[in-house]
Amino acid sequence: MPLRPDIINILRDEAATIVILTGAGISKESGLHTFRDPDGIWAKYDISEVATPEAFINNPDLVHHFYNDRRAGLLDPAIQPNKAHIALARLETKWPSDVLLVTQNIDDLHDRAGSKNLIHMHGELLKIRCNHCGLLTVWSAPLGRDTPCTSCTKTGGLRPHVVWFGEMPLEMERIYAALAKCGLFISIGTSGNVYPAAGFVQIASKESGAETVEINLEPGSGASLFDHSSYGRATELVPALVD
Ligand code: BJW
Repeated sequence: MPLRPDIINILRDEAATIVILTGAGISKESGLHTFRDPDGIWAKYDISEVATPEAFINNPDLVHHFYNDRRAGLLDPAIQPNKAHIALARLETKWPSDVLLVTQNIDDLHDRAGSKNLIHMHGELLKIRCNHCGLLTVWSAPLGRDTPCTSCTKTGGLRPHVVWFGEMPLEMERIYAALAKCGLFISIGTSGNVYPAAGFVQIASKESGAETVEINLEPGSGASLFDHSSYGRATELVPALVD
């Protein structure tokens, strides 16, 4: 189902700033797994065992194994940005007003597609940081509990630079400021189950009176909160929206 013409008109209103939220569904057609679909990551792993600070304390080997595996998957040459990532990067260059892309994804497919005004609110798979000294660095080799930090040389502190349950997502002030003044909010490929991202649609709608659009394979948990929706594959719907 194509988007309604009034959405296309909003996109042509050059004064409107746009905030776009993406989730795992946008990277699905690049070959990466989503989380909550039947073949998703949480069907194979227990969230509480790999994606919480407590899991890292109790079983760092399992947590490192989980993220080492996902890094190997992401770095497979077959995994490339798809038409939806590329269309969003193009929107940023051609839209005269601000476009802020906020992704929940820790993959680097938006970066590789060329998006610049981009926030990884749940962190980045290809970065690591040290719990001892705070060093944030680019990942270079599989991590284990005995891997020493190159800065403070201590072991046991290096962890994936990702946001686990119970941890504060990144750059929230910048995101809330953009939501409070945007004319259009678009959510793409997210099930709307994880907060605070799941609440962005209400903030955009209430605080700035933005038009809101959900693009997803199926209605997400917050589907009724959106003004407009379009259901299908991101690689078809996103290029159709922005080109
Ligand atoms: C397609 C498609 C195709 C498929 N085309 N579409 C308020 C109420 C209740 C609870 C809370 C609340 N506020 C906070 C919480 C707690 C918690 C939370 O939300 N819990 C809920 C589960 C209830 N939130 C947090 O803990 C967050 N922190 C926080 O709030 O801090 C504040 C604070 C801190 C301390 C003290 C006090 C306050 C942190 C959340 C961290 C999320 N982390 C994860 C994993 C880490 C990164 C990683 O390993 O990758 O992030 S969980 C996982 O879910 C991952 C994702 O980014 C996130 C969202 O998933 P996403 O992207 O929506 O994926 P799916 O699989 O769910 O959906 C994919 C969709 O795509 C599906 O709908 C498909 O249909 C669709 N699709 N193919 C288009 N081709």
